[in-house]
Amino acid sequence: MNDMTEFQAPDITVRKNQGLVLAADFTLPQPLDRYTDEDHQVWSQLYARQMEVLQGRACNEFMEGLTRLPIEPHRVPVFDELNQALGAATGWQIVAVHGLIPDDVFFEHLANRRFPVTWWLREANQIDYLQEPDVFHDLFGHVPLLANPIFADYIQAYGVAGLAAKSQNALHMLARLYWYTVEFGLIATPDGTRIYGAGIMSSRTESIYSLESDSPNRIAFDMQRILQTRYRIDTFQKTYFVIDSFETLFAATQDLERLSQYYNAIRDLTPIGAGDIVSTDTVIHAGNREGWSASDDV
Ligand code: HBI
Ligand code: FE
Repeated sequence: MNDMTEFQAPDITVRKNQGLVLAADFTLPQPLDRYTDEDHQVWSQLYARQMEVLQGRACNEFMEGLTRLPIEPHRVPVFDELNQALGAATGWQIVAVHGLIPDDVFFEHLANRRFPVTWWLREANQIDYLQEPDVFHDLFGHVPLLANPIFADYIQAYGVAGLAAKSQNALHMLARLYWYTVEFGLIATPDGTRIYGAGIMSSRTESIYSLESDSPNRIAFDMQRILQTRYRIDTFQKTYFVIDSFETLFAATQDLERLSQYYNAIRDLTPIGAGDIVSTDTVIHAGNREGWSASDDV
């Protein structure tokens, strides 16, 4: 009896982009004619499910962005329409891409207030998990916060820092900042800890786990510590970092001189394991480590 993996379609990114032509900056016009009724149905299902689980869990700034931008519940959004509202809000534009693009091209887009959004959507049999980003993760997860002026400044500062990090051979360190903030960040608010990271925002189960499970560590944001910390790309996070404000994140990322000092200070140190706690940490919650193994951190 062959299990389903034997019939797993070829890499979905390749399959979805068959016949499409990418520009030199890896962008393409959003192929609106390629969305099927199933795509819009899957979008509707994902949207409804996340809206239910994010009540009381997503930060207010995310919810404000989601309602301010034309991100409809029942159809994959039209990027050109969304760009009118997003441009008016913070000068950002989203650009359609085929999937993950090279780091330096990605940073170049961010530094110029262009956010790359994968145009295709996962299929019904992948509704719970997809390794690579699709339009639901990129657009629903990342784009609403780009309507927030401070967060919008942060993402552009990240892009600028990325272009500078390349020449300092520090991309692997800076990628950890993206991972532990833009993808899996939590924020302290007067109402309690809330989600702002897109990797959590677009995942039903991790939206609950990140805030309510006893298993992961929750540690106060510390730039140098994050730049030294490895992460996992295939399971829930072992550690979440909690910022006190988007202003803090922006200020820490805009200071390129300080970032270079951190790169040099930690470059030859042993990276910190994804589940480790170190003496300088401000520990908000020390996770229980049942069943963890350090070996599979990246
Ligand atoms: N490409 N389309 C896309 N989306 C991403 O989020 C992305 C990427 N390329 C590289 C990348 N992210 C990370 O390595 C960043 O840390 C650079
Ligand atoms: Fe992402």
